Amino acid sequence: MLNLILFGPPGAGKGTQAEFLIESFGLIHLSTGDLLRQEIAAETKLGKEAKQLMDKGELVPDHVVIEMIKNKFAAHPEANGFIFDGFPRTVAQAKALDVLLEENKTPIKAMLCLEVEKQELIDRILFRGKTSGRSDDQDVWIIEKRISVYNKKTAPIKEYYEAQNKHYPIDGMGRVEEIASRLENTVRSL
Ligand code: B4P
Repeated sequence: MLNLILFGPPGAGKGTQAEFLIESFGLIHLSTGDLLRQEIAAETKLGKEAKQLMDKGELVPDHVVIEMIKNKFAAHPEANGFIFDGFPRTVAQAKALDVLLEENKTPIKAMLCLEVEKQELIDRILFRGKTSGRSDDQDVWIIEKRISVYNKKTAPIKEYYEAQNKHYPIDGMGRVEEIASRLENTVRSL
């Protein structure tokens, strides 16, 4: 099994690049952001609670996203591998993922970390906000908050994977196709 984490700040291109990796390597896509937006669209209790936090640029509690990932993981026993997009976002989530994967004897192969300058992140998200309908994409203050939550709570995970020799920084600036080929080359060299 090929299990990859696609990592990076909000707007780094995780969702965009996940599409290419799925196509190239036949992986199952697990995006906690997408799963949470499905809950919001279905107006579930979980979705209503998550929306309040997401609209402020805050993270949803660890136990909520860990449970979602466990359920989705269990639903695909036939998978060639998984691409974890936007998960883990805290060290607690990273540890829970390791436990889940150890139980299933299929560890993470690499954590691919997209590196993008802050102003580019803001420009990309605001541009997407013109058409995405996502309330967390509309307001510079909320976008800045998401980036600051990333720097404080999510970026430290890099050290967690560095300690396992699984952290691969990838230049996330430039054309989508160029970045896709950097990612693909890295995965092929693993
Ligand atoms: P996510 O859905 O993960 O949202 P995101 O960080 O904005 O990344 P996304 O994948 O959507 O965007 P991308 O970078 O591809 O999370 C949303 C919220 O959900 C979080 O703030 C949090 O509240 C909650 N959440 C999710 N997971 C959680 C977890 N594990 N724990 C707790 N809370 C959680 O692309 C951005 C834009 O850039 C797109 O419009 C794209 O077209 C564009 N783009 C991409 N690459 C480009 C390039 N090379 N050049 C120009 N534009 C590019």
